[in-house]
Amino acid sequence: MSILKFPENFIWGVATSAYQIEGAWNEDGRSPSHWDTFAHTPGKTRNGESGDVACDHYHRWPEDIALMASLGIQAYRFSVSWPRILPTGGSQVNQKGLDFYDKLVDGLLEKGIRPFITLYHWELPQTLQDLGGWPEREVVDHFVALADVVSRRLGDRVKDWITHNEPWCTSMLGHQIGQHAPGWQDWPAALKAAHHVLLSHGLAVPVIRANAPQAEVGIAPNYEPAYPLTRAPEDVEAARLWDGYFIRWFNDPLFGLHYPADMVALYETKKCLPHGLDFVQAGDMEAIAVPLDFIGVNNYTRQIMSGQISLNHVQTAASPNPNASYTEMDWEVYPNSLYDTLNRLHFHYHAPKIYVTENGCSYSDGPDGNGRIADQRRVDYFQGYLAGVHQAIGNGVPVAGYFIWSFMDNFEWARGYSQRFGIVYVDYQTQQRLPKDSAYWYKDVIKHNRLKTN
Ligand code: IFM
Repeated sequence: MSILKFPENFIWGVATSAYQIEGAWNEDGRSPSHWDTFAHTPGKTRNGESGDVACDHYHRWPEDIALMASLGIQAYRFSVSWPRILPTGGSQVNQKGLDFYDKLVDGLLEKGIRPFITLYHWELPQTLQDLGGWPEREVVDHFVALADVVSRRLGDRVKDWITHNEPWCTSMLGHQIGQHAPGWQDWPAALKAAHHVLLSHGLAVPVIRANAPQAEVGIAPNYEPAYPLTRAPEDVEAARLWDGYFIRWFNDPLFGLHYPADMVALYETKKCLPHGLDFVQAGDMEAIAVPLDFIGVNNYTRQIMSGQISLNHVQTAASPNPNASYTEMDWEVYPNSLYDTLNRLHFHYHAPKIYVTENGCSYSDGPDGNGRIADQRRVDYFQGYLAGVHQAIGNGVPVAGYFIWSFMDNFEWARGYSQRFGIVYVDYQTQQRLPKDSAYWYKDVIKHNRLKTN
């Protein structure tokens, strides 16, 4: 057995998002978001499930943070629900909504848990969707207003801020693939949405810093690195294309490299950008490239790419790996995807500091007759990925913390409640929380700040 010690100030956390856990979808002045609309539309989510009740965290948060504290969790990454705070999107603040997060932050700090706030984890007020949503430049100003309102109120206590969760999902999964709200399949709209999400990030960062001078601000893209199936040129090319679509399109602008020229050319040829980058205005790219205090990494799996290149190949995974194990999301367990991503972010993009803001797996293990949840596969998954984090740190990559997705089972978007990512089991009938074996394993890791590997 070997012992992998983590740096002294390494932060061990858990993550959730508002719509996935809060419930109380129409309470205390919250207006519908585009996800409420989407989930309430027949056929959009598994069995028509929605976040209406979810884990009822809006009412049960004291119990939830007490449980976090009992596990020794040091940091909690959560998102704010935009329509709870600004029901019409822009200027009219709903005090009750803001009060909820104020109490949550105080509750966390009382327990010694460091709050990491994500401003946008996919809940656009429906009023803004009605204006056209993220493909409309107007939404950028509304997002900056949200950042202002929240950081003014909480910036005296919250030091860690994430503007957007997974811009690829907001833009491409929502507007090009159509699996998430608003459910469009429109390439040009998706690429405009991507630009406005990135721009809103860039313009919000200085606002947060002005309201909270001690703040560290970053963004949390998702990374599914592509590996070619073989060394054949067409496989290598397919991997390069996926990388351009999924990773470089978002990371290059964030790190001052503009949109990747090869992808711009391809998108123009394929009419995904029928008018080129006409939505990019003077100063936008500089704004997007505002220096970050940290980058968040959301990583779960990888893509193995092969075959001829067409735009459709950009959006579909190529080859399953017959030798690998898969989680219940059908995602390959591949610890090197995180290790490689961390190295790339530091050595290629020169990220100054990195948090793993999400890493986790869906397995549906439930309680046995004694109420024990033996989720050994989840423990094995974390062991593998965390060994990679440790190795990256050894290479000199400045990884400052790690957040498990997720603290508890919750609403997994289009897949409803069928997927369980939590280290805490939620019985959705009774709302009882039951820590799984992985929660006790994590408690031990945190307590000793180390990983034991075989
Ligand atoms: O549940 C999601 C989360 O909202 C964003 N990142 C991936 C998770 C698992 O799919």
